Amino acid sequence: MSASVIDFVATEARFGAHNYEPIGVVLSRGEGVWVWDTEGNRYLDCLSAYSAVSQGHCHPKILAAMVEQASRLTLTSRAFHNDQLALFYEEIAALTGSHKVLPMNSGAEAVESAIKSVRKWGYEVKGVPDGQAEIIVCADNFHGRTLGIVGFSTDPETRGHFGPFAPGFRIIPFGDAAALQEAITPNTVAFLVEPIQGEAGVVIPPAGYFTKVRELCTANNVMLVLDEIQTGLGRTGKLLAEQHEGIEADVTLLGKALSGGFYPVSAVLSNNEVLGTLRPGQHGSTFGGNPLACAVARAAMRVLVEEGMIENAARQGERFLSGLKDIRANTIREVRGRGLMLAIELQPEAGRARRYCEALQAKGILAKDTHEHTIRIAPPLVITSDQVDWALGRLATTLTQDLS
Ligand code: IF1
Repeated sequence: MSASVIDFVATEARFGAHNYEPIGVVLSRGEGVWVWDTEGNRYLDCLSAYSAVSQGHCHPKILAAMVEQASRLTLTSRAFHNDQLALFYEEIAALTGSHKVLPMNSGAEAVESAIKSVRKWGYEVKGVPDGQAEIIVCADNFHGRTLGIVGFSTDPETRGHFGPFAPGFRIIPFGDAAALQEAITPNTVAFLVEPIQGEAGVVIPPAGYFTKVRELCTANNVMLVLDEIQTGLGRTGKLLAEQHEGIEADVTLLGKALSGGFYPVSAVLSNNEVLGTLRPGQHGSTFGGNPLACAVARAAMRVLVEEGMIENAARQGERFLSGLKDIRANTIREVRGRGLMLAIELQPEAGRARRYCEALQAKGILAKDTHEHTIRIAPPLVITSDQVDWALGRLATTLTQDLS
């Protein structure tokens, strides 16, 4: 390691809260699927900033939109109108078929905003007695880091010593429609769930699960809130992961790739009923819906569609998954994925996934471990067949090593 690398890492460690344990690479440039470190080494990015840079690093058209808007008008607050917000609404509604949009910044804020909105809907439309609203969530969920959200996490690391937490949430197993049926009461206002659980290790529910979930929610007047912050905008090979089961959520949450990684932009999308309950003064955000965010998001959505990234994610995802399945290595327990949201689960005796991620780094691939034994693979959606094959070759060599 050069002196400058040691300096960046040591300085971060010295001044920063130690809430992360990054892999020892200091990145300074990105373009498409590639990133470069401060020493000029090139890596294939197989994390894509947790799926936020789906459009590829520094996409030139999003960059141009950002620079143009930043030089004209960045922030007005919602006390005034701006000439980007209406266009953002129109375009995201056309893309997703939603009727109402609530713009926020981070993913967690979108989740919090959805929780507030479905509770309000529960009291004012469904007729739940005040203060009694219940929201059903799944075990091993990941919806963000705010207090409201970590209060219904089942991961001790995520929630430990951050309480006391707010009541009003019930936890059921993921992928179990019968458990949902049993948990619903007259006071249930919503079921909040990820189409594919990301942090849990890319857990794909059984086929037919969401069809049954949709039926149960409709039958019981419960809002189905899909957190598509990670799965949305092409990541799984469809615009929204809900399309794999041909269902429609009542409330859809988007974030991450909504800006192509340039800027925090998130949104709550819903039918008229849920977001329709919010009145002036009841919810908001200084930065939510600002012209810079809107201009960036508009460009990010446009290139996703115009450049065929969703179809490419489906095609390259299949190629990647079948290539992973062909790797014969004792270290592998299972490979799974949908589109370009992939995971390699290692045998427990193969050693920590982190060791394999470090070995991959040495071969020019950046990937991230999750939960001890799982390597997550989520490259930008612009990856080509040659690049997939290149990555598969390196993965095969790395996974046939014993790093336990
Ligand atoms: C971190 C994981 C990914 C999310 C879903 C909401 C949010 C996220 C489904 C909140 C965020 C992140 C945050 C990141 C790690 C990460 C993650 F490992 F935890 F699961 F992507 F794979 N809903 N996911 O996945 O969005 O407020 O962060 O914008 O470092 O905490 P946010």
